[in-house]
Amino acid sequence: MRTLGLRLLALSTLSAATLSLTTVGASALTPSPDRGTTCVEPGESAAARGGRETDHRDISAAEQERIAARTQRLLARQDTPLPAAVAAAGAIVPVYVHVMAAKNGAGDVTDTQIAQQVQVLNTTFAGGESAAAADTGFTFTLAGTDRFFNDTWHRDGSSTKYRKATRQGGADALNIWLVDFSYLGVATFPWDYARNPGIDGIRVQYSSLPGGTAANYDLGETATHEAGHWFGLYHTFQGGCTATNDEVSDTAAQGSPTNGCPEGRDSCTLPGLDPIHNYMDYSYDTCYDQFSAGQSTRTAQMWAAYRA
Ligand SMILES: [Ca+2]
Ligand SMILES: [Ca+2]
Ligand SMILES: [Zn+2]
Repeated sequence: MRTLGLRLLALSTLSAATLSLTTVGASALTPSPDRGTTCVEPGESAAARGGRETDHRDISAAEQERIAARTQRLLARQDTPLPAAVAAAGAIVPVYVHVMAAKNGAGDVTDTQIAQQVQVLNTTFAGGESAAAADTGFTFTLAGTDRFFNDTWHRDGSSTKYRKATRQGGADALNIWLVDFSYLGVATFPWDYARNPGIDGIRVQYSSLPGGTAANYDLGETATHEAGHWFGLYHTFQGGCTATNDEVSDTAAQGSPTNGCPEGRDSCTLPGLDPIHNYMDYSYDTCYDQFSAGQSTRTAQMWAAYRA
């Protein structure tokens, strides 16, 4: 609810046409004409981090099953690298940051902020924020920064076009486009790379970078969350309160997203309290402090299957 002002402000400045471009190949995500005024309901925690829509394309339970089966087939076919070997070796991920600023300079984040953002990725994926956090073995190195001053791109308009025009590197390169839109972030999944490599990466609200102005979301951990999707992690509330849930056994199943940092929250009758400190929930940046060991294993498997 404390994010309401920010979200409403952002939403009210965006057209439905712009919003329709913020998701990838998701026919379910069609803009509704009233979203500018009624998108964010008080108390609806889902509004906090991803906006009303999810921050990645919708994945049904049936598709989730198909993706899991495909991943297992791919891993079974591979001689190397084994997921454990990937994690142990600590793959280095080149990061390309694309600053999509407005003509008047809005969104033109500093090189220092970008360096700090990469540092946040390194800290969070190394488990540096909690004794309970897993070290995923992935590290990040800034491979390039480019800057554009284009009002349409700044607002995430023509996102397919601008991503295809600016994306760099292969499947293992994390491209981050910094924009101003109704989301904190939007991500593509690794299993979609082969089908549509030109748009692979994450789009992140520029004000969520360290030193930014996105209240409660200004420590750079939106990029951590979106990168989590990019590595193949689901939300901890994926599929709701079900045994399948996020396909990660050591993150307690969650019935709904978290907003803020409510200690002891339990939105699902299945065992365990909600993993509110997990980067793949919707909690505040100050609440986030961990990926789990199971998520770490999953990122290594997804890397081996789709990005290595
Ligand atoms: Ca789980
Ligand atoms: Ca529970
Ligand atoms: Zn997400």
